Amino acid sequence: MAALRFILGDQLSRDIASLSDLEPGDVIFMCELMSEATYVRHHKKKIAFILSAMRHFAESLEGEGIEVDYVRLDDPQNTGSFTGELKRAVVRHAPQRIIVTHPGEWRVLEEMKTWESRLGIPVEIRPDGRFFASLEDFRRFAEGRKELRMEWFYREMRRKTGLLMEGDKPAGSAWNFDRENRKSLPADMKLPERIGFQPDETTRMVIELVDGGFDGHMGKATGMGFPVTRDEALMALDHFIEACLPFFGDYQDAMKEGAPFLFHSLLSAPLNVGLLCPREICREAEDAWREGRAPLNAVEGFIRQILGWREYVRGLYWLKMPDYPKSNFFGADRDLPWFYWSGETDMACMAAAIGETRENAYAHHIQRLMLTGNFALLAGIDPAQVEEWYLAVYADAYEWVELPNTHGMALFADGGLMASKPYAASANYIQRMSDYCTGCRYSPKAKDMQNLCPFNALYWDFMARNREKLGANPRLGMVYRTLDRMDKARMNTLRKRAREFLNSLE
Ligand code: FAD
Ligand code: DLZ
Ligand code: SF4
Repeated sequence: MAALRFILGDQLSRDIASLSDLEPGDVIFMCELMSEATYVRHHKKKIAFILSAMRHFAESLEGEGIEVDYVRLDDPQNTGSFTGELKRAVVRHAPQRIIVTHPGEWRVLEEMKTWESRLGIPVEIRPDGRFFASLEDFRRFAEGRKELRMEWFYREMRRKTGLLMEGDKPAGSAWNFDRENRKSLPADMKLPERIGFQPDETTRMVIELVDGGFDGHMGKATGMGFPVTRDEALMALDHFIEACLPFFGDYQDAMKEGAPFLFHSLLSAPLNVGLLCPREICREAEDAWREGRAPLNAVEGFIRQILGWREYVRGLYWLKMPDYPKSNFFGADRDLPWFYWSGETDMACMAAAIGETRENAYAHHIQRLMLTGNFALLAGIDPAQVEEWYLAVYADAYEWVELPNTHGMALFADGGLMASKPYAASANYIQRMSDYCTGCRYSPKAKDMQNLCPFNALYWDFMARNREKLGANPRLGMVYRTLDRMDKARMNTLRKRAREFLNSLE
């Protein structure tokens, strides 16, 4: 047999590099692995989504007449690891070479690099061509810069791809329409219906398998409605472009009780496993603007997430690994509170974000950044524990995208490599951007400390205790001027309340 082509669970694309020169006689290899499902306690809907998408991808390749060697999770011979399963496949097929695509996680790349010597056959690791920027492109961008900022990278990417460009100028004469994209949601705003995909026989079997095991993992597999085939993913994309994209910009930062999805695309899970390609998503969004179906502030805001942030965090991850997660700028060391797993807290905003995460293996960006992320930042929670949580609970989470977002953007644990200031916010922000506070046992304006929103006490305590590290940051000048004007006794009471609250979590 000529080549064994190994496809990982997040490489489910017909255009993946390892399939580009497929020849008759080659075998495609895929395996479901206990190690991958449990190295963090992934949400059950995430495991079910990935296994179902893997099985459907294998079926579609077989439909083309391609030979696929597919090992299932419940196969009694399954050794449970990439290397173990590859070894067995080599014995079965005696290939002349193995071809794989660069993985999304450092630990897997390290494992892959051992295969050639352990298996005694050539192993070719091909660059993952699903991104706009290669790892080399990003290294070039980063070279010689004192500071890395997404905005500069994004402009380069706009020029390189021609997306939303008019000649050498940005469409609408501005690179960024963020100022228009911070509206709070009117109470009577009608939200679009979302499409969930009904499970077929393959998905039903996977759901049963996952719900029958994985004790201690968050949530339930039952109800998993992510698209699991290319056709379903394309339907989800079309639905987003028609029903949600026109409002995406205006309400990008909004949050609402009982509305987990708002106008977000819900495309990250199918995109990250390869069922969609970032180029087609951005082109479809741009077409919607050019054809007058969506306004520029919405389309630019959306494209920036994919062409800008998504590419930027991937570049940063591979540039800085393996040292990136080792920094801990604030020396944060508190344990992750149990309510991050149970959702049991009387803070209405946190209960909503975590409850919806438990239910859907999804929370939108502002919930991840300004609720669960912001709380962990203010409370000084150990970055490693927070990172493990984000990697486990979201269906779209792989270390290349989760780690920079958590370690850098949400926790500022890298000391400012990823963001120019911490995304720290008090209850004022949450009250302005959501309706959570109306139904909460706490109040942002309460006079007595027991009823005052914990975010307020935690916010001022965070700013005061990190003054040495943050005081010189020009973007926080106003915060520290306000802090200096605050009554000292009030400040002491707030800090005492923050300590009491944090102790009560232990
Ligand atoms: P939309 O709001 O519709 O955005 C469109 C697309 O843009 C997304 O599908 C996604 O592909 C991309 N995108 C948007 N923001 C980012 C970003 N900051 N980084 C990378 N891509 C982005 N995203 C993941 O895909 N996987 C993760 O593990 C992940 N972990 C995160 C952890 C934290 C602490 C934070 C603050 C953000 C994280 N994000 C992660 C980014 C973002 O929250 C999700 O991509 C988004 O919520 C997915 O929902 P959506 O598809 O509806 O996104
Ligand atoms: C996340 C995941 C899970 C839960 N299961 C599998 C699996 O059974 N087989 C597989 O090939 N991949 C799985 N994955 C995705 C891998 O964890 C992912 O490919 C690596 O983390 C590299 O990004
Ligand atoms: Fe969240 Fe505080 Fe508002 Fe309650 S009062 S919902 S804890 S911000």
